[in-house]
Amino acid sequence: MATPIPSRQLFINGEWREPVLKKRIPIINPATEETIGDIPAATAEDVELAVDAARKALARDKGKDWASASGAVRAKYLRAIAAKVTERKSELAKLESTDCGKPLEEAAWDIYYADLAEALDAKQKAPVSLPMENFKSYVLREPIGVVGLITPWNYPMLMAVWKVAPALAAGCAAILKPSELACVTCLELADICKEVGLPAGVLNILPGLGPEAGAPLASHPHVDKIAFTGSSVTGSKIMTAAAQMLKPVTLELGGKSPIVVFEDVDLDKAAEWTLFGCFWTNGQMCSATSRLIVHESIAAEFLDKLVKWAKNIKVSDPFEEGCRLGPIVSGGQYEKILKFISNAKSEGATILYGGARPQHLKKGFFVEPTIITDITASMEIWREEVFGPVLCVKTFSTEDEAIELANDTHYGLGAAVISNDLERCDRVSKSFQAGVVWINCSQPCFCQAPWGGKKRSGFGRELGEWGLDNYLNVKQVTQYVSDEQW
Ligand code: TXE
Repeated sequence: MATPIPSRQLFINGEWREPVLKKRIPIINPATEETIGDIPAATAEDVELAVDAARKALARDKGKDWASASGAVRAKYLRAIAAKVTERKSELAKLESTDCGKPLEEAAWDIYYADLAEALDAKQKAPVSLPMENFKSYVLREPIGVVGLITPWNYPMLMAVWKVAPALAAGCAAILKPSELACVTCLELADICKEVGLPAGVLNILPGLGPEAGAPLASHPHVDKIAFTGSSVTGSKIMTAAAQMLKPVTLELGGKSPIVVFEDVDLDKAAEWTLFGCFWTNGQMCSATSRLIVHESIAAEFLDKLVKWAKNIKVSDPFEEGCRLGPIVSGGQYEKILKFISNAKSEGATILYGGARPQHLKKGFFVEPTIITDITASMEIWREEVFGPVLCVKTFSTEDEAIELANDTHYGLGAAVISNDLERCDRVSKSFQAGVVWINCSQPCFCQAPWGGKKRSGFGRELGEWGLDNYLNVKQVTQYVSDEQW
């Protein structure tokens, strides 16, 4: 059962605050198409207030400000937030499912970054060895300052925490601009921050439309860095805005990731990972392995299996027992996916399975798991990110051909290889033009390992120590050593 949505305001300077222009955006339950509440919508006026609050959080008296507080103090708050998220996990999961149909396992991220915040204390003043005895040098790692975090709707809470936890651990003050399409759990995160007494202004949460709330944040002269996850088109706009201020950005953008299945595999296991890698979260994952490149000798049998199993995937309201595919997040995304499928048909591809709304579901933005064959490498469906449950299939005969097909894309986020020959897997991993490679699996993601793309999938790495580095400046301090008085 869909859960009631709490009515919230913007979260600025540790307080709930009505948007200056009093705007609100309706929330549509994607499973029923009913309006079930609304969210506050920030505009440039609210961004101004939030930036001011964040700057003040970094400029209180020494020792009382967030940036110069010890890592241990910051860790204490992160752990308190993590504990509350864990305590409210089932309620948050229901909200996430109502808003966009997602499970919730986020608390681990906060705890991990609390550990890194503490470790940061010990890493200060790391010595640098110099070739001259009368000079010594060390490195300070300092928070970048006020950071703007702009996140998408496919994993609202998870994407927020991927950025908020390392930013706060590093000592930055943050303004989170979650997606207008799904951000209910992000506002509950604000409630949690209030409950644990996070110092005012350290985290401000401002839902709103991209051009109205995201754009002023990206171009704001007092925001020192932008971290963004979303589409390549918006990523490019954000980079352009940030460039005007020479502001650093990290961008985690779209993808069209390949999964290469060799002829020596256990077909059942390979089929399981192939379906999971493309249909998990309804294919609404930047890293979805949505291009299957399968060896020609096993293609027919493998496809039979995929179709047989796809037929058993339960498409339903996310609250129904056994649901494997819930609705697409919004009417706009739903229409976009169906258009991709109809374009593929007109270009001559074959819809081997699915391709439409399931007949038993009259309402809601549902799309069947879809498998498409007879594809040429120039077709839109093979080249563009669909962001839905659509698997495209091509075959190969040699390893070189498989790698060429896998890399023939302007994206470079994820790539998977399935084979029993581990030497071959190593070889293929090195050849993949991608930031994340999976061997004999697809999609597992751990907070300790770096995440990010190449080519038009963006740059910079999140998670692990790399994620923390996103929010730190490195300062060189070099001292002339002598007996003289200064
Ligand atoms: O993304 P946007 P949308 C891809 C996926 C999807 C497509 C469109 O292919 O179909 O993007 O989704 C904010 N200045 N991904 O329209 O626009 C916006 O409010 C500043 C891949 O939702 O990129 C939201 O908070 N901010 C992806 C965030 O940017 C702006 C996840 C993402 O929205 C802005 C989601 C602007 N001018 C979609 N315009 C991934 N990499 O995982 C929008 N925003």
